[in-house]
Amino acid sequence: PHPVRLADYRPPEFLIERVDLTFELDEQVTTVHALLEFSRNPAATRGDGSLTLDGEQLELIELKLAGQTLTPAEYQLEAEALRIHRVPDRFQLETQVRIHPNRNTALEGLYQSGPMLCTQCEAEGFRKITFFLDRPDVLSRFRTTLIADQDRFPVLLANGNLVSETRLPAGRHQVIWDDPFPKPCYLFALIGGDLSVVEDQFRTCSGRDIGLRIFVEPHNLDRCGHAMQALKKAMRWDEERFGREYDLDLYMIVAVSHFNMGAMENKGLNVFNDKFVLASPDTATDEDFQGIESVIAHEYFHNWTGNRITCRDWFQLSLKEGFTVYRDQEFSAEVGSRDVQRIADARFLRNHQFPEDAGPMAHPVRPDSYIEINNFYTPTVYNKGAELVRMQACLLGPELFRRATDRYFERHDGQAVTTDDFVRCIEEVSGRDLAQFRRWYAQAGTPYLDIEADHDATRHLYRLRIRQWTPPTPGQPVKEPLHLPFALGLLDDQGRECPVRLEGDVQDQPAGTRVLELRELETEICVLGLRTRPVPSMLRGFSAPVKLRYAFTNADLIHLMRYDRDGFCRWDAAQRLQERLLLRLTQDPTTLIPDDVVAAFRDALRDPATDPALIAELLTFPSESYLADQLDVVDVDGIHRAHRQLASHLGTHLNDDLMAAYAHNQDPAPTEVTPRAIGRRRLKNRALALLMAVDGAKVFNLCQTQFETADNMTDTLAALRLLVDHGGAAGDAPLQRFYERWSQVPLVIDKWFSVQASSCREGTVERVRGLMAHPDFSLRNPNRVRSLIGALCHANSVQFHAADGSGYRLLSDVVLELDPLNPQIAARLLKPILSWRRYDAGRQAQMRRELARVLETGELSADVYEVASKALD
Ligand code: HT7
Ligand code: ZN
Repeated sequence: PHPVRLADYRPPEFLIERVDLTFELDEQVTTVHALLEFSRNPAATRGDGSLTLDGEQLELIELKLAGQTLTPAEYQLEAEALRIHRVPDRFQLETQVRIHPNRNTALEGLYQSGPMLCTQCEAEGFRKITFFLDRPDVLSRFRTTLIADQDRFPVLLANGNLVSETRLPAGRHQVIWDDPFPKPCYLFALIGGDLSVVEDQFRTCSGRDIGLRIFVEPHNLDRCGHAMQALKKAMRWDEERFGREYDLDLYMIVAVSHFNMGAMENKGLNVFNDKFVLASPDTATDEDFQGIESVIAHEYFHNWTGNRITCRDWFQLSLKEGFTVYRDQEFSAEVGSRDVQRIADARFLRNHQFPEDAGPMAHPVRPDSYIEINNFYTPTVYNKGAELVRMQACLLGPELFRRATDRYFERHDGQAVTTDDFVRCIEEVSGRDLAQFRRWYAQAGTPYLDIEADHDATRHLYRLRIRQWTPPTPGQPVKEPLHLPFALGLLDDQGRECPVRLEGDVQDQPAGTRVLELRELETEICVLGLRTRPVPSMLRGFSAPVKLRYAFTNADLIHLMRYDRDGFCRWDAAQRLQERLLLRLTQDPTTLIPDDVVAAFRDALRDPATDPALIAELLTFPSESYLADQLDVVDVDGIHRAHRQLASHLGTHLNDDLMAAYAHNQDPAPTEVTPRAIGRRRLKNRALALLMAVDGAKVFNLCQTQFETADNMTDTLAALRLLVDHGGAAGDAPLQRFYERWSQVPLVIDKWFSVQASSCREGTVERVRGLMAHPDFSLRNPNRVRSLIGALCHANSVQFHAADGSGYRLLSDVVLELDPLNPQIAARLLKPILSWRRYDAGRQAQMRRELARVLETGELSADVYEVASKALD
């Protein structure tokens, strides 16, 4: 397969003003009739007079140009294109094709999900529905006619407004939808099924009433309440925070059980993985509830950042995804806790994006080439992209940033634009030159900030020397310095904030955070008026997505953990203390765990002023995979042992406080999902986990009782995980009970698979192999694949990297079996093996062997080929 390059972008030679589609829907054979109005694009250079349309796996039945059937000599049909040799400047093209939804296991285009028919067109799925210019810079008005059997498909949905519903002979019916907003074809959607609906209304800021509808299979009707509330919250928030009002009269969401990603923002008709819609306290964890709120908001926010203003080409994907993630993060921060949200953002970046940026698939936020675009829906494009938006918001401050986004929405409404267009609006409104900042979009890799400090007690001067440095990444051996906001606070020995007063300041500085800007390879910051050496609180709020290195003493970190007002820095200090200890324990299990560190965690547990959710974060160790990333040669077993050792040490030495936290946070309202209740459950279950790390019948009984008596899934699952991890054979009975209780609820059975696959119990790989033969397992359902294979390979370092290579073999077996069915999911599964270079020689050889075995297969998809070949490059 050949790479596509940003440098080769050319505007489309033709535009398609109107699209009139008629579907005769059937699971086995659907016919698609398309009437397309083409006109030459005045902004493009003239080609050779021909027209090339994208089309894959389409059976062509009819082809007419200006009402005349074309003869085979007038066109050429290829595997992925239809070329018409000569076309005029304006013309109508009519095509009819046949497609087969029930054979579509890739879940791209029109496919069957259980009893439903549904579509997924982003990024390039529309070409599997009909011949088209399948690129985001061709915006058309769509009218969609759906014809189907009334009994099997009583509900027929498409984008926009309902035009008519008509009964047809032979038990069929026809429904027509019209979308008044021009859109790229990746936002097209249709649904057919026997669905039930939950309805509500939203009155917009200008007084328009919008109908809100969530469609689900009838047995799921009672689990849509949380999603509906989240939608209404998101709609109000977007009006208030970004001045964005909804535009159609109807907003529809459909939950489907087979979906490659989380959800899809199709205009007026979002299609969701049911995991991000359905919830009740007995079946969904707090994490699920929070996921639903943020994904519902994310897709809703796309209506402006993605739909009204879309991407010129797929290299600009972060224009919509980075900005929309920033928006959903801000929403979650404002409806929940800003500190806890920011910690979650930072943890996600460190666990997922930093490793990507340091591996063979590293790419800039705006990539400059790809083989398969589906491989670029990545933490870099989404989450690092959101950080770039956040840094710009930080540099401008809230008022100017709002003016800049207003300008962006006003200027580019109805257009397909670039990340550069976005930055230009920021520049114009602020009067700043962001030429250097733009490098963040083009340069891959995570920058390091290496920091040194000294204090001159006689001159009351405190100096920070900051050196920035970005390691080379594939194809980018040399890196340029970046422009970034560096939010700095200084704490005195009592934990009070000092003013950050710099040479040349004309005004007195208040005590607190000061945002400085770094541009050079080396920067010296000289703070005046400090009699005693302060403790620096750096990168407050995680002001830039960088790795900060500074020789903090344990005492510095304990001080920050105890006194910092910035929640991120408090958490970061706790992480650094734990990381330091865990890495030492990895090397030497006899390392002493200092009492003052244990005391700092005790103080955190006892602190009545701190949000329980933040205390839980302070007590949650850096993940095993994050620790692995800090080592030159990963010691899989050493890291796991260190994790257990530290947990057991805290469990022993903080026993009374953990017991007290557990008892105190036994929730009085176990089915409430407010941020407060969620935070308390989080702390309670973290306390239980630390206590369970110490062998003892008392706590084991406590855990068993929690499992048996809990009436919410958060507590049930937390207890089940611990029983399975620590209980040996004693974990089997609870697993069996859990299965029997929930065997009819697929999203809960996903959890049953995932608890077993992510367990650190010996023999997990073999058990996962066994579970692949379980009647409830299917490679055709991405949620199932993620919950079993994904959980083992992505969330269970110690078992996946088992020294005998069995985890790697299982992964390559699954990838090879899955690739012909669903290449997107197969390619995503390969990610944990990308870092093979960082392991010992034995594991390296095993991982390489499995990658080579995958690559040797003749008929590999572009998706898997790209990932596997770059891994071995
Ligand atoms: N914009 C959506 C992306 C998406 C997607 C991409 C490739 C293949 C399948 C997909 N399903 C959804 C999701 C989002 O970011 O909101
Ligand atoms: Zn998105």
